[in-house]
Amino acid sequence: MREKRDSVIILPTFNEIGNIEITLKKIENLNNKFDVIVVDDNSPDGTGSYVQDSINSKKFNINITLIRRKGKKGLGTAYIEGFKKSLELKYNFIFQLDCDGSHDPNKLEDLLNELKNNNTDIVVGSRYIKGITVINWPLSRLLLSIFANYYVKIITGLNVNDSTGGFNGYSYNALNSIMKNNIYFKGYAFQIQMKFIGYKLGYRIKEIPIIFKDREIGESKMSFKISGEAFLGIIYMKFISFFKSFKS
Ligand SMILES: Nc1nc2c(ncn2[C@@H]2O[C@H](COP(=O)(O)OP(=O)(O)OP(=O)(O)O)[C@@H](O)[C@H]2O)c(=O)[nH]1
Ligand SMILES: [Mg+2]
Repeated sequence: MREKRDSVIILPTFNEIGNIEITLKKIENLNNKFDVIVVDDNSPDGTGSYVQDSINSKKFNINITLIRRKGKKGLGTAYIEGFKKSLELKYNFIFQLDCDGSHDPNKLEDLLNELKNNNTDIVVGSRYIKGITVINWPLSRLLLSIFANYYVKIITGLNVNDSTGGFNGYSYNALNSIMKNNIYFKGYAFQIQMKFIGYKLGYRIKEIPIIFKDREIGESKMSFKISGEAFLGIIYMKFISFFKSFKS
């Protein structure tokens, strides 16, 4: 086993055989070294087996922990398992990254720097603070995302321009506290709820600009059901927050 790093990246995967190698290669080549936790939902395309083989053959100079689940259980629950594991293993800085080429691993160093040196507890990779930094999305998809983010801001009062994004980092303490609360959303709303709880607990949240590129390989798992969950769910989440105290 290589020396354990102080930072870890959670990579949820479902059918990412065309993207997993490129992503791990990019992570391996970063100046700052990151460990990786892959959470695979028994991908029919063999992504999980690929990762297991890579661990066995030491293909990458990365400490990889693989969590294999029996079937597709959703992004939110995959992250919860990955986060739990990262807390158990006592990483100081925990990041999340889509394994579909949309998030550039090279940007992780800026995110880490923000957590390490600027007293930030939660760092949010943002598509909407330096104009709109989204490449190759159809206009309808972009408008939906922009609308969703305005909607979340107005309903929740969370002062984040990109609350639905999945390229974020947490300090151990922030993540540990957030995870003591009931995180029940499965899709995009999961990303919002993590930030909302962090904000309610008084953690310092900082957004830094990222460039988001639509995936070129593989298929999106976004669905109408997933966006629907967010629409009414966010109102519910805000409503019950008036009556509940958050655990820290
Ligand atoms: N383990 C696991 N990973 C998932 C699941 N759903 C999506 N993922 C992974 O989560 C990441 C984001 O999924 P995407 O399909 O790109 O969904 P998205 O980024 O929300 O949607 P797009 O904007 O269309 O790309 C990818 O690495 C997926 O492989 C799931 O149910 N389980
Ligand atoms: Mg994606």
